[in-house]
Amino acid sequence: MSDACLVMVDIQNDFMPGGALAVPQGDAIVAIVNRLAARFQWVVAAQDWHPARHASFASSHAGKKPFETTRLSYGEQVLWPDHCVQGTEGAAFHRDLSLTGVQLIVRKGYRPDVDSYSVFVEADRRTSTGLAGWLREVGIRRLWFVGLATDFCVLWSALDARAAGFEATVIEDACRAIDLNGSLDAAWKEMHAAGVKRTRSDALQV
Ligand code: VGL
Ligand code: ZN
Repeated sequence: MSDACLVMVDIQNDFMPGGALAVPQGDAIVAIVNRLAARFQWVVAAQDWHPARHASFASSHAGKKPFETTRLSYGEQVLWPDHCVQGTEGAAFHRDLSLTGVQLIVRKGYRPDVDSYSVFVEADRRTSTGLAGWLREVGIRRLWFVGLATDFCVLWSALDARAAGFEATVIEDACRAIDLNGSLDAAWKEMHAAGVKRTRSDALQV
């Protein structure tokens, strides 16, 4: 098997136009991701998977509105509309996303008090999802990231991939951003500084 893996991040209904936490043009990536997936032997999919009343939901905090912040035990947390609640249609993958070639689905954000943008390490920055170990066990060393949102779950996942010693590349036209207070620009700068590479699907060399 190859040592290259495509990581699909949170390509779920609630992040699509009309969804609970809609990412502008989130649906425009689906066809691109499907074409990319066909070129990789290894494909992993991340799935945001929150219990109802999750600590990252504004509705769980009296007087708070979505996109405000609060302090949780592990630090500052952006508060979101209720989204990707376990077992709901909003938490399901986009219906046109091809999951045929996916070997592993990693669910995250399922602990009531801890969020997880990253598919590697939860927001307490201590609890591992186990993904790095799995990737090493099967011999994967190089990761390509696609999905939603560029400036949250893709960002944190790509940074943690580097921290865990993997090569990491973000395929920019196969991602879309939330872009909260300049977060997209900041995300690209942080990823660049961490050695995350940036490419486009038409320039992809695996
Ligand atoms: C995400 C905010 C909250 C993401 C998930 O997938 O980028 N953003 N939960
Ligand atoms: Zn979430």
